[in-house]
Amino acid sequence: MSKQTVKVPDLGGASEVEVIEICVAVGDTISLDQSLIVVESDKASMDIPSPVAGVIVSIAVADGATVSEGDVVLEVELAGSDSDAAVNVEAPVEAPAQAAVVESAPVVEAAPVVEAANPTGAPVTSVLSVYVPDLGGADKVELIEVVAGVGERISEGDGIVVMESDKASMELPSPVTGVITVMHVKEGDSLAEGDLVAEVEVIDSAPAPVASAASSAPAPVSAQPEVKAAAPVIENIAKPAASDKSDDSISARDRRRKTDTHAGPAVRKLARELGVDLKRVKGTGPRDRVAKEDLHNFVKKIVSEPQSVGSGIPQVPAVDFAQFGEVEIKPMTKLHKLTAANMQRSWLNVPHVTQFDEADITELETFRKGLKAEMDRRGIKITPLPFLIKAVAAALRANPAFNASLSADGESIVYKKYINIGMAVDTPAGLMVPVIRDADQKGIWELSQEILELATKAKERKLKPAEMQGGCFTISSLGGIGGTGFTPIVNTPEVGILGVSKLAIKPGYVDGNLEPRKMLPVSLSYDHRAVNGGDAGRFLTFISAALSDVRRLVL
Ligand code: CAO
Repeated sequence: MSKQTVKVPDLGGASEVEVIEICVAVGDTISLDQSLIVVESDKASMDIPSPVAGVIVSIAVADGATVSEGDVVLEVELAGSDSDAAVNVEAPVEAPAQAAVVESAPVVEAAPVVEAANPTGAPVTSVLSVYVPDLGGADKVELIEVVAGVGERISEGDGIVVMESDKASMELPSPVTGVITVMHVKEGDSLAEGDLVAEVEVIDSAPAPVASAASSAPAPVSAQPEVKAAAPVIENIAKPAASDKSDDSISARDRRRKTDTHAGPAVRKLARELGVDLKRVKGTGPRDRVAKEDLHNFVKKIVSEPQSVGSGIPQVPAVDFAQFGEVEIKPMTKLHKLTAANMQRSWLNVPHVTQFDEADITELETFRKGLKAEMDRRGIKITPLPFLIKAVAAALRANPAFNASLSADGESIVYKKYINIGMAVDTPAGLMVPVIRDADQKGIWELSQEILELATKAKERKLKPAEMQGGCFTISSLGGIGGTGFTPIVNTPEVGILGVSKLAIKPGYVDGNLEPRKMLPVSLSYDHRAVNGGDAGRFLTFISAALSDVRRLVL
């Protein structure tokens, strides 16, 4: 097999450029023109594509290294070759110098045309038109950033705009110190050589550079005829005499450097295609440069994580709690994370309203306690919960607005003819919501039996997915735990949830007589997109009335 050494091509006069990304690894099979590395000078970043196809044998450069023309980049075992002879091509005929050509380059010196000059040598104010320079063979480049705006003072060498082709992004530096008076381009414009970019009012103590009668199209780069037409030219050659270097204000370029994200052209292009703001991506390269892998990881994270719900909302800042005292860090269980994501999704999507009431369950409790002997005989405990389920089932039948879900597109409401009620179960692993199917068709004993079975399964992590699906409405009972009231979060796509707190004995009037009454606090949260306050009032009143006189449930 024959090998070929790939070297840094002609960089259009630049030397000591920085390797900002290595796009391949040893063992990779590469094709002709595939990007090998990305290098960057202070004016441009460019891909160096492969002049050959083959397999990478070794890589001679590292991320962050400084390279110049002729430096070895890597060695490739050529595809399809059957000889063992090693080919060491300094400047291969299919030379990297050709293959690694950057298709366009900021040749600024060609652009300026001074519209007026001051022959006196006194401070002058002349206007310089800055054009898109020779793009080294590229027909069009896209303007990806306007760095300096109208009215902004810029120093010689400050970037005015950033342009990008498939292979390179480059800054168009100002050839003079001055103030931008007119900007002829905007982000997203497609530019070609000779297009007028901006006009700069020159601020200089010396006569302005070569005057020209009018703002005609720029002349070709005559200052460096030896530079291959297609090679990157990243030097600013024609500088106006005695430009104002004493300006110590923060230049546009400095500002851009401070806020900009470091990334090569290929990464920027990919980021635009994916619609990713590069500023949000954490770069792992030198000077936090964003590599393709960083971009891929960022997108993967966004797509895969359920907590991407609500992205765009400012994050709570990270705090190092250990600085305040001893801490213990435990990973969240999968169930906990899932619950957290569901809660956040509901909280962010659903306009919640919570309504409170107290149901007088004195008679219900008397009735329930009267069943004690039968409970013992059957081996089933009846708590207030099955009565709550019965009452909610009847309320859902009477108020279809609560037995509904909004369609995903928000265009319609799906009314359900079945009544399945979920009950929140507190387990050591986290919150689970098994569903009691056709709750309206089941009696108190059957419901009690099912509550026990489902709660036991939940606590033992034995619930099947089907047993947690298909709910129409949820009850969250904290009555066995305590509290006087809470605002439950709707278990979307359901539109309502009933929170139940601990009953309390309170004085109440019955037929004009003050008596101790057992009052059960209930709170109804609902999705105000699907349910209005009137429906909610009727729904909760229905439940309270049914619990106060359970005979109503058989009506
Ligand atoms: N007021 C006063 N006492 C109540 C009551 C109420 N509202 N509800 C239940 N009780 C009593 C029961 O009668 C029982 O008393 P005894 O021990 O004397 O028989 C005791 O409290 C414990 O009841 P329980 O909790 O075992 O049974 P339950 O049917 O009320 O609830 C279940 C079953 C599975 C729903 C419950 O165990 C549970 O997990 N609740 C937590 C739900 C939850 O976490 N919700 C929050 C979700 S949002 O984070």
